[in-house]
Amino acid sequence: MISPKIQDLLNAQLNREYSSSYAYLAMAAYAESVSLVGFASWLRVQHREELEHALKFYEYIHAQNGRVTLAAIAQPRAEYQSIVEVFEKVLEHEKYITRSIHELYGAAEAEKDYATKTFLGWFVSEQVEEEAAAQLMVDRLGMIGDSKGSLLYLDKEAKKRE
Ligand code: OFO
Repeated sequence: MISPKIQDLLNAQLNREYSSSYAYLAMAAYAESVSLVGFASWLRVQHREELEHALKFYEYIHAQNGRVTLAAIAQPRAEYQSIVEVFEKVLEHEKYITRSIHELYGAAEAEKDYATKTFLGWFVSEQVEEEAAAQLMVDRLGMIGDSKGSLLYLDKEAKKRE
């Protein structure tokens, strides 16, 4: 059993996860367009993970006998100045998602909704990993400056993500 307020917040987060997924697919398409296929692959893995996150919310709301409502997903940004900018945006976005998960956790805590807190615990940990992965990409891209050779090396490395 979840309260109407928690149900609304969970549905809003479900929408954020789908929006994240769509945004990362658009970033992957940009990376493909500049022939950085390894980074595109990394972003497509991220895209799929976000879909899985969205479905976790879908399943949890139903498990609590709640009602899933799907809201519109905004058109994601298509163009970027560079792959560096793409990963800066990934990091910024993940920090935003972390804040939204924490706010939701806080709301569950305020209602003494222990089941929702436990459900959200997985996401709290996941966000630590997601931010770290995005930060690593930003840091590595920052290290190589204008070196095309190093960029292609990192592109190849990025493709290893499964
Ligand atoms: Fe990238 O985060 Fe979902 O939760």
